[in-house]
Amino acid sequence: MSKESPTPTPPEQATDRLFATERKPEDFRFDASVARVFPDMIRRSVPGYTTIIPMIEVITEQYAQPGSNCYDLGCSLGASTLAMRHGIGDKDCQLFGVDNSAAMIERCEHYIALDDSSLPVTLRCEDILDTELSDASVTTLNFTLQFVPPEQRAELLARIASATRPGGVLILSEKIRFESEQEQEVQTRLHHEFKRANGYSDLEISQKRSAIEQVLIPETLAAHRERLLSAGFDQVLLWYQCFNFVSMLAIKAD
Ligand code: GEK
Repeated sequence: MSKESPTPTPPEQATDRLFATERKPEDFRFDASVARVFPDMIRRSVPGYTTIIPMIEVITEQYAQPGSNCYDLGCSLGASTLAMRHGIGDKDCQLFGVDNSAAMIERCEHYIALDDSSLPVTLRCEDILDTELSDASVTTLNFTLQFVPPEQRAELLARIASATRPGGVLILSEKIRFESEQEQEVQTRLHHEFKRANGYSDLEISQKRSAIEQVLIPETLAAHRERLLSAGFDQVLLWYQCFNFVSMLAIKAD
């Protein structure tokens, strides 16, 4: 961020009420109304999100290599970007945040300017399927791959793997589905209970579910593992799970 830009006003921490009243069904989009309530929405909707973010800092600290590039793909308002920024510390990496929602990128700039690290962050308002990737040590897809059409996921992961240095990693967090219908039913119910405990009504939960199910396509853990290995990563480990939300670490051998 440029040092000359005026001090931004802090983005408001608005409460997510987007699905609180009856609305006509339409697909979910990352527009200005979503960007405005996003921190509240993701914290109350994704079990484990508030644990995963600080762990992205810990993982980045372990794997960021001096002089390399680090990417946060689908950065939204930059929560994971900032975690990476602090994990990189003074390792002299180039950090990129990429998101194709202009509303997200605009607000992300404010959050980055408010943060106390001096490591420059380059924000790109681009499709992660087209964005240039090279010489990477740490790449993060924190709940983003799930929004990429399934048939385009393998190519994206192969591109990330081939842009990753030996010893580098991909942090991949996703909502998953389970092979067993019984487990799918129990874990989904527990996720909905988590949302209820966070103040969402039954109407909000069901309307959000209908809006998102065409755009957020979850896959099984086995499908993720297999595809990450075929993409060119050498080891895939699960480091976090809460209900149907997981985070994996895909490692490229030294
Ligand atoms: C966080 N990582 O706070 N190209 C670029 N951006 C995309 C694409 C695409 N093809 N598809 C979706 N997005 C963040 C949270 S949110 C997760 C990530 C959620 C972007 C989309 O605009 C949105 O900002 C983000 O991916 C997904 O750690 O909302 O559940």
